Amino acid sequence: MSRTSITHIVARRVWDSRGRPTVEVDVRLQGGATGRAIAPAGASRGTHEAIDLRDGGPALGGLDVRKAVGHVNGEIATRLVGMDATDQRAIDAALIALDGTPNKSRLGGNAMIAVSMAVLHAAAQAGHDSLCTYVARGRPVRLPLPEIQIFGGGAHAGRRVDIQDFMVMPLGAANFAQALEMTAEVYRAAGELMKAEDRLQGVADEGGYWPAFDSNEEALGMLVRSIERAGFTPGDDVAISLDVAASEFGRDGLYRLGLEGRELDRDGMVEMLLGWCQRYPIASVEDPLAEDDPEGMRAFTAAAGHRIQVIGDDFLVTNADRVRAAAATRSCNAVLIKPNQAGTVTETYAAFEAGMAADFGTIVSARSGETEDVTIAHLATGWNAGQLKVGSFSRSERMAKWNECLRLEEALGSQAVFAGRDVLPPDAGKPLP
Ligand code: 2PG
Ligand code: MG
Repeated sequence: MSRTSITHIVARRVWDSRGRPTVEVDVRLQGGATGRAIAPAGASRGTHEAIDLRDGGPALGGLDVRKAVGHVNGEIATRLVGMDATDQRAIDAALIALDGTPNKSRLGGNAMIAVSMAVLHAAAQAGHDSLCTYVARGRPVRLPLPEIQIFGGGAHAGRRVDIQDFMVMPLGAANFAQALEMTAEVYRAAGELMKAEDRLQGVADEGGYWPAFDSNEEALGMLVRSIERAGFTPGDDVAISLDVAASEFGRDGLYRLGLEGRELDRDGMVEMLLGWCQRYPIASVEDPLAEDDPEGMRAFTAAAGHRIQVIGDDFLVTNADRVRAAAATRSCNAVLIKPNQAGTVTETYAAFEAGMAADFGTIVSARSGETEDVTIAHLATGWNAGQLKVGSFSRSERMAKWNECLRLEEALGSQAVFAGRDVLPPDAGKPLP
């Protein structure tokens, strides 16, 4: 037994930002160091993600996690106690072997990611490091360029509009603190405009304003006006980023826009999105086509990828093999990195590394169901990912992550480096010709 040997692993049920049960795990090491992590939960999930194990049955809509908690306190603890917390690879390999399924459906991806991240935290604490410094392993760290939601939509807003995330990226910021200040001005301006036009109806799941719009494009217009009202130049100081989350309304090459009552084929969908990229200062588009439409992803990337970041989320599900395949076929040029899609820290990092190797943009991301857990703020900074997506600029499960990055920037002092517009393709944010 060394001071970094695991002595205790304890899971409990806690509650996420939608009031749903989720898994929290505490890990304790021989030398007294501790780590804690909480599993987040998506609403618009990719088909190939690690599975959240839910209990089913009538209580809590079937969403309880007592089985997953039981697995941690039972066979996972039995297997991992005595192992060295600093050997994350061995810990995650043991978890994967114990689960024995391709999609983590037996023990639960929620159980596994909470354990995996809690071990990482404990190991960092044992070395008296912040998590950010620990995962950097001596390599340069960088505060991420944030993409921050202003209007929610899709599965996070009762499908009031089809597009899921209408976000901004403060390209003109000189540091992370200023990036948040600029975003705060835009978020405030958007609220004022919504109020003035009698459209203010609260917020969606990630804290962005409820999308009381008559068309998807109307939200884009409102976003531009909000940026201007805040005193910034759209596309230069502040650009637009979209998560279309097209898998939610597209299948077999057909896309059904519920709000606008029309159906588009693959070409029609690509054409509509390119039109938006010509008329609005859009720097980044996530999941423009559905997860089952690589041909559509390729077509959009071929047409726009030189100027626009094209992110695979549901399309890549934080999976290294999928990232490599997408790079080989040029189906996108950036990868969203969500630890709970992969199910362990090691697999998350492998997907991130595959993205780096392909010269992809890399964006560490939260889920729509979140908690006070701030692990991703440290991963984005410590891994030098360049970008971070956390939802909007309200509600504490979101602000906890943004605020943690402020603390990291302060702690780094004069060493702090901020990832600005350089993480995006050249001229991103300028409308497509
Ligand atoms: C996404 C995320 C976050 P969810 O699609 O990128 O916005 O949503 O967690 O519901 O998958
Ligand atoms: Mg997404």
